[in-house]
Amino acid sequence: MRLEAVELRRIKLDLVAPFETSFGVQTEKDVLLVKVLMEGAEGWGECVAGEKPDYSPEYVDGAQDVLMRHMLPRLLDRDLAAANVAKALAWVHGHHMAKAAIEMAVLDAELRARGESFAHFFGAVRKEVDCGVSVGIQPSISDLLQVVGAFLGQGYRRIKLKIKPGRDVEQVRAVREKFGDVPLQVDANTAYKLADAEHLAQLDPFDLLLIEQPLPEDQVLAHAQLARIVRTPISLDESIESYQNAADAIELGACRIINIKMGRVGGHTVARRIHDLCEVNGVPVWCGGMLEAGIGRAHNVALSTLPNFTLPGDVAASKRYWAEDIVEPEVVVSPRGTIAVPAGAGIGFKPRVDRIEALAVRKELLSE
Ligand code: OSB
Ligand code: MG
Repeated sequence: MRLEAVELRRIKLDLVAPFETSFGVQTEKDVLLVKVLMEGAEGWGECVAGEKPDYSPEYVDGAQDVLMRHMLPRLLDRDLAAANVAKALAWVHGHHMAKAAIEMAVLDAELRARGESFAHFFGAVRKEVDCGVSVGIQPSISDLLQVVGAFLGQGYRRIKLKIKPGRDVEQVRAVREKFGDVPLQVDANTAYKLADAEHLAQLDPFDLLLIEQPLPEDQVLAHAQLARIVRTPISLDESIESYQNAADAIELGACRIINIKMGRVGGHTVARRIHDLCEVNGVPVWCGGMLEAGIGRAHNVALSTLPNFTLPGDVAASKRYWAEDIVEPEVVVSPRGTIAVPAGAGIGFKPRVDRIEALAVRKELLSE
Protein backbone atom coordinates (compact mmCIF):
# COMPACT_ATOMS: atom_id res chain seq x y z
CA MET A 1 0.00 0.00 0.00
CA ARG A 2 1.20 3.49 -0.75
CA LEU A 3 2.25 5.64 2.20
CA GLU A 4 0.36 8.86 1.49
CA ALA A 5 0.80 10.89 4.65
CA VAL A 6 2.29 10.78 8.10
CA GLU A 7 1.23 12.84 11.10
CA LEU A 8 3.41 13.20 14.17
CA ARG A 9 1.86 14.44 17.39
CA ARG A 10 3.47 15.09 20.75
CA ILE A 11 1.41 14.88 23.89
CA LYS A 12 2.31 15.06 27.56
CA LEU A 13 0.64 12.79 30.06
CA ASP A 14 1.10 13.02 33.83
CA LEU A 15 1.86 9.76 35.59
CA VAL A 16 -0.53 8.96 38.46
CA ALA A 17 2.54 8.59 40.71
CA PRO A 18 6.24 9.42 40.27
CA PHE A 19 8.26 6.49 38.88
CA GLU A 20 11.77 6.19 40.33
CA THR A 21 14.49 3.99 38.87
CA SER A 22 18.25 3.75 39.38
CA PHE A 23 18.60 6.44 36.68
CA GLY A 24 16.07 9.02 37.86
CA VAL A 25 12.53 9.99 38.74
CA GLN A 26 9.85 10.44 36.10
CA THR A 27 6.56 12.26 36.72
CA GLU A 28 5.22 12.60 33.18
CA LYS A 29 5.67 11.06 29.75
CA ASP A 30 6.35 13.03 26.61
CA VAL A 31 4.74 10.81 23.99
CA LEU A 32 5.36 10.90 20.24
CA LEU A 33 2.49 9.41 18.28
CA VAL A 34 2.80 8.42 14.63
CA LYS A 35 -0.26 8.15 12.43
CA VAL A 36 0.06 6.93 8.84
CA LEU A 37 -2.43 7.14 5.99
CA MET A 38 -2.16 4.40 3.40
CA GLU A 39 -4.71 4.20 0.61
CA GLY A 40 -7.61 5.08 2.87
CA ALA A 41 -6.43 3.03 5.85
CA GLU A 42 -4.91 4.64 8.91
CA GLY A 43 -2.53 3.14 11.42
CA TRP A 44 -1.04 4.24 14.71
CA GLY A 45 2.31 3.78 16.38
CA GLU A 46 3.93 5.20 19.50
CA CYS A 47 7.57 6.09 19.95
CA VAL A 48 8.70 4.91 23.39
CA ALA A 49 11.81 7.11 23.62
CA GLY A 50 12.06 9.05 26.86
CA GLU A 51 12.36 12.78 27.26
CA LYS A 52 16.05 12.39 28.16
CA PRO A 53 18.71 9.96 26.87
CA ASP A 54 18.99 8.34 30.31
CA TYR A 55 17.76 4.81 29.55
CA SER A 56 19.16 4.57 26.03
CA PRO A 57 20.86 7.05 23.68
CA GLU A 58 17.51 7.77 22.04
CA TYR A 59 15.29 10.58 23.28
CA VAL A 60 12.00 11.79 21.94
CA ASP A 61 13.10 15.07 20.29
CA GLY A 62 15.87 13.17 18.53
CA ALA A 63 13.43 10.49 17.39
CA GLN A 64 11.07 13.08 15.94
CA ASP A 65 13.96 14.82 14.19
CA VAL A 66 15.37 11.68 12.60
CA LEU A 67 11.89 10.61 11.49
CA MET A 68 11.12 13.99 9.89
CA ARG A 69 14.53 14.66 8.44
CA HIS A 70 15.77 11.26 7.34
CA MET A 71 13.29 8.40 7.56
CA LEU A 72 9.87 9.60 6.51
CA PRO A 73 10.87 11.54 3.37
CA ARG A 74 12.32 8.32 1.94
CA LEU A 75 9.26 6.23 2.77
CA LEU A 76 6.60 8.67 1.64
CA ASP A 77 4.83 7.96 -1.63
CA ARG A 78 6.35 4.49 -1.73
CA ASP A 79 4.51 1.23 -2.00
CA LEU A 80 5.22 -0.10 1.45
CA ALA A 81 4.48 -3.28 3.38
CA ALA A 82 5.19 -3.48 7.10
CA ALA A 83 7.43 -6.47 6.37
CA ASN A 84 9.71 -4.17 4.34
CA VAL A 85 9.92 -1.15 6.65
CA ALA A 86 12.92 -2.48 8.59
CA LYS A 87 14.74 -3.23 5.32
CA ALA A 88 13.92 0.19 3.87
CA LEU A 89 15.36 1.82 7.00
CA ALA A 90 18.36 -0.47 7.41
CA TRP A 91 20.68 2.28 6.13
CA VAL A 92 19.95 4.28 9.32
CA HIS A 93 22.18 3.16 12.18
CA GLY A 94 20.50 2.98 15.58
CA HIS A 95 17.33 5.04 16.20
CA HIS A 96 15.41 1.85 16.89
CA MET A 97 12.60 3.53 18.80
CA ALA A 98 11.95 5.88 15.88
CA LYS A 99 12.02 2.95 13.45
CA ALA A 100 9.70 0.91 15.61
CA ALA A 101 7.12 3.71 15.77
CA ILE A 102 6.77 3.92 11.99
CA GLU A 103 6.75 0.15 11.53
CA MET A 104 4.03 -0.17 14.20
CA ALA A 105 1.87 2.38 12.39
CA VAL A 106 2.34 0.79 8.95
CA LEU A 107 1.51 -2.67 10.29
CA ASP A 108 -1.57 -1.33 12.08
CA ALA A 109 -2.77 0.31 8.84
CA GLU A 110 -2.13 -2.85 6.85
CA LEU A 111 -4.07 -5.01 9.30
CA ARG A 112 -6.93 -2.54 9.62
CA ALA A 113 -7.19 -2.41 5.82
CA ARG A 114 -7.76 -6.15 5.69
CA GLY A 115 -9.79 -6.36 8.89
CA GLU A 116 -7.26 -8.60 10.61
CA SER A 117 -6.31 -8.42 14.30
CA PHE A 118 -2.72 -8.32 15.44
CA ALA A 119 -3.34 -11.50 17.40
CA HIS A 120 -4.46 -13.35 14.29
CA PHE A 121 -1.57 -11.97 12.24
CA PHE A 122 0.97 -13.02 14.89
CA GLY A 123 -0.56 -16.47 15.28
CA ALA A 124 -1.49 -15.73 18.89
CA VAL A 125 -1.47 -18.73 21.18
CA ARG A 126 -3.39 -17.02 23.99
CA LYS A 127 -6.59 -15.02 24.38
CA GLU A 128 -5.30 -13.13 27.38
CA VAL A 129 -1.83 -12.12 28.49
CA ASP A 130 -0.36 -12.38 32.00
CA CYS A 131 0.42 -9.05 33.62
CA GLY A 132 3.19 -8.13 35.94
CA VAL A 133 3.82 -4.68 37.33
CA SER A 134 7.02 -2.68 37.61
CA VAL A 135 7.25 -0.96 41.00
CA GLY A 136 9.47 2.10 41.24
CA ILE A 137 11.91 2.72 44.08
CA GLN A 138 9.86 3.95 47.05
CA PRO A 139 10.76 6.50 49.74
CA SER A 140 10.62 3.85 52.49
CA ILE A 141 10.09 0.14 53.02
CA SER A 142 6.65 0.75 54.48
CA ASP A 143 5.67 2.70 51.33
CA LEU A 144 7.01 -0.17 49.24
CA LEU A 145 4.96 -2.78 51.12
CA GLN A 146 1.85 -0.67 50.79
CA VAL A 147 2.32 -0.18 47.01
CA VAL A 148 3.12 -3.86 46.41
CA GLY A 149 0.11 -4.91 48.50
CA ALA A 150 -2.18 -2.67 46.46
CA PHE A 151 -0.93 -4.12 43.14
CA LEU A 152 -1.30 -7.69 44.39
CA GLY A 153 -4.83 -6.78 45.47
CA GLN A 154 -5.54 -5.68 41.90
CA GLY A 155 -4.55 -9.13 40.65
CA TYR A 156 -1.09 -8.60 39.13
CA ARG A 157 0.61 -11.96 38.69
CA ARG A 158 4.15 -10.84 39.28
CA ILE A 159 5.93 -7.96 40.99
CA LYS A 160 9.10 -6.34 39.70
CA LEU A 161 11.01 -4.12 42.09
CA LYS A 162 13.31 -1.44 40.79
CA ILE A 163 16.57 -1.63 42.71
CA LYS A 164 19.82 0.30 43.00
CA PRO A 165 22.82 0.06 45.35
CA GLY A 166 21.59 0.71 48.88
CA ARG A 167 17.98 -0.13 47.93
CA ASP A 168 18.08 -3.80 47.12
CA VAL A 169 18.48 -6.73 49.54
CA GLU A 170 16.47 -5.20 52.40
CA GLN A 171 13.65 -4.24 50.03
CA VAL A 172 13.47 -7.74 48.57
CA ARG A 173 13.61 -9.32 52.04
CA ALA A 174 10.77 -7.11 53.29
CA VAL A 175 8.54 -7.97 50.32
CA ARG A 176 9.25 -11.72 50.69
CA GLU A 177 8.54 -11.60 54.44
CA LYS A 178 5.25 -9.79 54.00
CA PHE A 179 3.90 -11.41 50.81
CA GLY A 180 5.40 -14.92 50.86
CA ASP A 181 6.26 -16.64 47.62
CA VAL A 182 4.60 -14.26 45.12
CA PRO A 183 6.42 -14.26 41.76
CA LEU A 184 9.06 -11.58 42.26
CA GLN A 185 11.91 -10.13 40.20
CA VAL A 186 14.18 -7.07 40.29
CA ASP A 187 15.46 -4.56 37.74
CA ALA A 188 18.71 -2.63 38.32
CA ASN A 189 18.80 -0.67 35.02
CA THR A 190 22.61 -1.03 34.78
CA ALA A 191 23.33 0.33 38.29
CA TYR A 192 25.94 -2.27 39.43
CA LYS A 193 29.49 -3.35 38.61
CA LEU A 194 30.89 -6.85 38.23
CA ALA A 195 32.73 -6.18 41.51
CA ASP A 196 29.27 -6.15 43.18
CA ALA A 197 28.79 -9.83 42.31
CA GLU A 198 29.03 -11.11 45.90
CA HIS A 199 26.59 -8.44 47.01
CA LEU A 200 24.10 -9.37 44.26
CA ALA A 201 24.46 -13.04 45.26
CA GLN A 202 22.77 -12.04 48.54
CA LEU A 203 19.56 -11.92 46.49
CA ASP A 204 19.84 -15.65 45.71
CA PRO A 205 18.08 -16.96 48.86
CA PHE A 206 14.92 -15.02 47.90
CA ASP A 207 14.16 -17.19 44.84
CA LEU A 208 13.64 -14.34 42.43
CA LEU A 209 12.42 -15.16 38.93
CA LEU A 210 15.28 -13.09 37.55
CA ILE A 211 17.53 -10.10 37.99
CA GLU A 212 17.20 -7.68 35.09
CA GLN A 213 20.14 -5.79 33.60
CA PRO A 214 22.39 -5.52 36.67
CA LEU A 215 25.42 -4.22 34.70
CA PRO A 216 25.92 -1.55 32.01
CA GLU A 217 24.52 -2.35 28.59
CA ASP A 218 27.86 -2.83 26.82
CA GLN A 219 29.11 -5.32 29.47
CA VAL A 220 27.70 -8.47 27.96
CA LEU A 221 30.75 -10.59 28.80
CA ALA A 222 30.66 -9.32 32.39
CA HIS A 223 27.04 -10.53 32.65
CA ALA A 224 28.28 -14.00 31.67
CA GLN A 225 30.94 -13.75 34.38
CA LEU A 226 28.36 -12.54 36.89
CA ALA A 227 26.16 -15.52 36.00
CA ARG A 228 28.88 -17.83 37.37
CA ILE A 229 28.69 -16.15 40.78
CA VAL A 230 24.98 -15.29 41.10
CA ARG A 231 22.46 -18.14 41.03
CA THR A 232 19.42 -15.96 40.21
CA PRO A 233 18.78 -16.05 36.43
CA ILE A 234 19.96 -12.93 34.61
CA SER A 235 17.59 -11.27 32.16
CA LEU A 236 18.89 -8.62 29.79
CA ASP A 237 17.00 -5.47 28.80
CA GLU A 238 19.25 -2.52 27.77
CA SER A 239 21.92 -4.83 26.26
CA ILE A 240 19.55 -6.33 23.70
CA GLU A 241 19.13 -3.85 20.85
CA SER A 242 19.21 -6.30 17.95
CA TYR A 243 18.86 -9.89 16.85
CA GLN A 244 22.66 -10.16 16.80
CA ASN A 245 22.96 -8.84 20.39
CA ALA A 246 20.46 -11.49 21.48
CA ALA A 247 22.27 -14.27 19.62
CA ASP A 248 25.64 -13.23 21.09
CA ALA A 249 24.31 -12.87 24.65
CA ILE A 250 22.72 -16.32 24.53
CA GLU A 251 25.87 -17.90 23.07
CA LEU A 252 28.03 -16.27 25.75
CA GLY A 253 25.73 -17.34 28.58
CA ALA A 254 25.12 -13.71 29.57
CA CYS A 255 21.39 -14.27 30.18
CA ARG A 256 18.92 -17.11 30.65
CA ILE A 257 15.90 -14.91 29.95
CA ILE A 258 15.33 -11.91 27.65
CA ASN A 259 13.12 -8.85 28.03
CA ILE A 260 11.86 -7.91 24.58
CA LYS A 261 10.88 -4.29 23.97
CA MET A 262 9.70 -3.53 20.50
CA GLY A 263 11.01 0.03 20.64
CA ARG A 264 14.48 -0.90 21.84
CA VAL A 265 15.00 -3.50 19.07
CA GLY A 266 13.44 -1.50 16.22
CA GLY A 267 9.94 -2.87 15.74
CA HIS A 268 7.62 -5.85 15.53
CA THR A 269 9.64 -7.66 12.86
CA VAL A 270 12.90 -7.74 14.80
CA ALA A 271 11.05 -8.39 18.06
CA ARG A 272 9.48 -11.48 16.52
CA ARG A 273 12.82 -12.70 15.15
CA ILE A 274 14.38 -12.37 18.60
CA HIS A 275 11.38 -14.17 20.08
CA ASP A 276 11.86 -17.06 17.64
CA LEU A 277 15.61 -17.23 18.26
CA CYS A 278 15.04 -17.39 22.01
CA GLU A 279 12.40 -20.06 21.57
CA VAL A 280 14.74 -22.43 19.71
CA ASN A 281 17.44 -21.79 22.32
CA GLY A 282 15.18 -22.52 25.29
CA VAL A 283 15.37 -18.91 26.49
CA PRO A 284 11.97 -17.66 27.74
CA VAL A 285 11.05 -14.05 26.96
CA TRP A 286 8.77 -11.46 28.48
CA CYS A 287 7.45 -8.16 27.20
CA GLY A 288 9.05 -5.09 28.74
CA GLY A 289 7.37 -1.72 29.04
CA MET A 290 8.41 1.90 28.63
CA LEU A 291 5.50 3.59 30.42
CA GLU A 292 3.55 3.51 27.18
CA ALA A 293 0.31 5.30 26.53
CA GLY A 294 -2.54 3.25 25.08
CA ILE A 295 -1.21 2.87 21.57
CA GLY A 296 2.19 1.50 22.53
CA ARG A 297 0.49 -0.60 25.19
CA ALA A 298 -1.87 -2.12 22.60
CA HIS A 299 1.13 -3.11 20.45
CA ASN A 300 2.73 -4.71 23.53
CA VAL A 301 -0.41 -6.71 24.30
CA ALA A 302 -0.37 -8.04 20.74
CA LEU A 303 3.31 -8.98 20.88
CA SER A 304 2.80 -10.77 24.20
CA THR A 305 0.48 -13.32 22.56
CA LEU A 306 3.42 -15.10 20.92
CA PRO A 307 4.17 -18.56 22.36
CA ASN A 308 7.57 -17.95 23.99
CA PHE A 309 6.27 -15.00 26.08
CA THR A 310 5.94 -17.39 29.00
CA LEU A 311 6.72 -14.95 31.83
CA PRO A 312 4.32 -12.13 32.80
CA GLY A 313 5.26 -8.83 31.10
CA ASP A 314 5.45 -5.24 32.29
CA VAL A 315 2.17 -4.72 30.46
CA ALA A 316 -0.09 -3.21 33.08
CA ALA A 317 -3.46 -1.43 33.08
CA SER A 318 -3.88 2.11 31.72
CA LYS A 319 -4.88 3.30 35.18
CA ARG A 320 -1.56 2.16 36.66
CA TYR A 321 -0.01 5.03 34.66
CA TRP A 322 -2.64 7.61 33.65
CA ALA A 323 -5.80 9.14 35.08
CA GLU A 324 -7.18 8.87 31.55
CA ASP A 325 -5.65 7.04 28.58
CA ILE A 326 -5.74 7.96 24.87
CA VAL A 327 -7.46 4.81 23.64
CA GLU A 328 -10.86 3.30 24.17
CA PRO A 329 -11.59 1.04 25.77
CA GLU A 330 -8.77 1.65 28.23
CA VAL A 331 -6.45 -1.28 28.88
CA VAL A 332 -7.80 -3.12 31.91
CA VAL A 333 -6.33 -5.89 34.02
CA SER A 334 -8.76 -8.53 35.25
CA PRO A 335 -8.83 -9.56 38.93
CA ARG A 336 -6.86 -12.62 37.74
CA GLY A 337 -4.07 -10.37 36.50
CA THR A 338 -4.68 -10.71 32.77
CA ILE A 339 -5.43 -8.43 29.83
CA ALA A 340 -7.88 -9.75 27.24
CA VAL A 341 -6.40 -9.72 23.75
CA PRO A 342 -8.66 -7.63 21.48
CA ALA A 343 -10.17 -9.28 18.42
CA GLY A 344 -10.77 -6.08 16.42
CA ALA A 345 -8.71 -5.09 13.37
CA GLY A 346 -5.16 -3.85 13.90
CA ILE A 347 -4.27 -2.91 17.47
CA GLY A 348 -7.92 -3.42 18.39
CA PHE A 349 -8.12 -0.31 20.57
CA LYS A 350 -9.53 2.94 19.22
CA PRO A 351 -7.33 6.02 19.48
CA ARG A 352 -9.32 8.85 21.08
CA VAL A 353 -8.56 11.33 18.35
CA ASP A 354 -10.36 14.28 19.99
CA ARG A 355 -8.43 13.80 23.21
CA ILE A 356 -5.15 13.37 21.35
CA GLU A 357 -5.83 16.58 19.38
CA ALA A 358 -6.67 18.46 22.56
CA LEU A 359 -3.46 17.26 24.25
CA ALA A 360 -1.14 17.82 21.27
CA VAL A 361 1.55 20.40 22.00
CA ARG A 362 3.36 19.90 18.71
CA LYS A 363 2.17 18.56 15.41
CA GLU A 364 4.04 17.91 12.16
CA LEU A 365 2.41 16.69 8.98
CA LEU A 366 4.08 15.20 5.96
CA SER A 367 2.32 14.30 2.74
CA GLU A 368 3.28 13.60 -0.85
O1 OSB B 1 13.86 -0.89 32.56
O2 OSB B 1 12.06 -1.85 32.14
C1 OSB B 1 12.67 -0.82 32.32
C2 OSB B 1 10.30 2.16 32.36
C3 OSB B 1 11.03 3.08 31.64
C4 OSB B 1 12.28 2.75 31.20
C5 OSB B 1 12.81 1.49 31.47
C6 OSB B 1 12.07 0.55 32.17
C7 OSB B 1 10.81 0.90 32.66
C8 OSB B 1 9.98 0.03 33.47
C9 OSB B 1 8.50 0.29 33.47
O3 OSB B 1 10.41 -0.84 34.18
C10 OSB B 1 7.73 -0.74 32.74
C11 OSB B 1 6.33 -0.28 32.49
O4 OSB B 1 5.50 -0.45 33.37
O5 OSB B 1 6.04 0.27 31.41
MG1 MG C 1 14.39 -2.93 32.52
